[in-house]
Amino acid sequence: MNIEVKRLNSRRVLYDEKNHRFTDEKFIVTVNSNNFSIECSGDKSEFYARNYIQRNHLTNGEYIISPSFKVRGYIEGFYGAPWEQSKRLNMLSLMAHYGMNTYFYAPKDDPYHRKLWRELYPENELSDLKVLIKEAKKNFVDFSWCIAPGLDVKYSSDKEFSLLVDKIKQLYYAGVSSFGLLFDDISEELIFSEDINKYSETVNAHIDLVNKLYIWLKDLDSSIHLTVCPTLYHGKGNEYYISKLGKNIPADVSLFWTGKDICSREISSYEAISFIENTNHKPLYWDNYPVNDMAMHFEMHLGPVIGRDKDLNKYSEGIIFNCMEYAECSKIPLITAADYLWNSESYFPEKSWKRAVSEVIGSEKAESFIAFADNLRISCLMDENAKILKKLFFGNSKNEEIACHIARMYDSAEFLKNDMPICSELKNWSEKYFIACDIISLIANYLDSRNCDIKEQIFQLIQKYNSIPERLIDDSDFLEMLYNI
Ligand code: LTM
Repeated sequence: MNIEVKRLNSRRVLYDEKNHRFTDEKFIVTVNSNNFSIECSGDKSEFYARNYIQRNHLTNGEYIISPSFKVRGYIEGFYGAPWEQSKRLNMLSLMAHYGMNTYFYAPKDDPYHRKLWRELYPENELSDLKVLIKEAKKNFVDFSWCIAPGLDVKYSSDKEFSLLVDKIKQLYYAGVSSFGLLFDDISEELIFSEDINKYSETVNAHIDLVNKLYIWLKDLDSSIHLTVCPTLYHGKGNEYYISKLGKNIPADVSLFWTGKDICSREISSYEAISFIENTNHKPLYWDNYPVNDMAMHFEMHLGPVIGRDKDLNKYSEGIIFNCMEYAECSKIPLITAADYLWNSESYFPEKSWKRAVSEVIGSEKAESFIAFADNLRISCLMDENAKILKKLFFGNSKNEEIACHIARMYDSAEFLKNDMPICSELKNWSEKYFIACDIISLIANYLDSRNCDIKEQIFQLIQKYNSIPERLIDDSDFLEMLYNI
């Protein structure tokens, strides 16, 4: 393959006609047999163009490409064990390859991010962060380091403010130029009498701290960017706290918002417009998918991103997807998220999902893995699970088709026993799945033979299956399969 690169400084590569904005991410690829020409404005757009050529089977023609969303990213913002360094590095380059440009570092259980926010990072942790920051730069990913002082900060104290900026300075000198100030999951009331006397309500304390920090950061370096996560981070966007906060902080401070709910099934442009009207800010969505912490910890969110409006890019700064503590598993939904962010109009969840599974599992085992992953779709995005199985059992399928799928299920069960990192992360779910394979196989057997002993075996297995709390195919689905034919 022959790739010629032309650097231009003109409208053709600098202006995104669809979204009406200047950009350093646009590129044009022209294909003629095995000859590729790239027109772009700089290193970043060349990087995207090369990845684009690698990812797609392009036929002859001209491709004028610029991503739909300005900010496209993911956040390590979950409760649970933070990712290991190697997983973080690996994720950064993979997500950049799929066109993401932002990573927020905010693991709730990194003590130096939240509980011990006043303390500087020790040498080892800092040097890991430096490696990460460098890798992000290499991959054209904006690394945003977040601090969450809200559990016990005294907003009115100058000493506390200087501890906060000392910590930020440590990260700035390590190479960070985007920062996040997070007030999520803290008391809605002020806790210190000095704060109550000075501010009377929490939102006033937050406005003061954001503005003070903003001025301090701009003084340090005018190119620094600040993002804020409010304490009330979901709803309609017209509530007192969020409207007041938004209207009283600088317009170029990004404001996180999770949508209607903490974990929003749908995120619409209509809601985004209402948020803008009330806060004077385009929302930067903190999308709580695929995260599966807290009450969701028995679910494994492997399904594709769905339910986000196709034109949401016009009414938001972008979307940052919150991940699971299971980094390998997160890759599958995150690749679909990256596809949506890159080209929301032509995003087809199932197509993107199959490609994501192939990328993470390998193309050889992708099809059988889907027989397993299809049973891990339940999440805030949808209630329906086991679509393939239900279609097979409730859709007049031939016995051979059912047999063929059962063989695929056992094949995926074998695959899950290997020692790839993703298989270790899936261990609790796959143990339950092994039982599911036997149940389904026995149901097929029973439907053929109507042998009552088999039925008894099925009931016993379902009991064993139900004793495992992880969520997979529901027992009611098994029973429906058993009786519906
Ligand atoms: O969503 C936000 C802004 N904060 C927390 C996240 O840290 C957490 O991972 C998710 C999901 O449980 N919910 C939150 O409220």
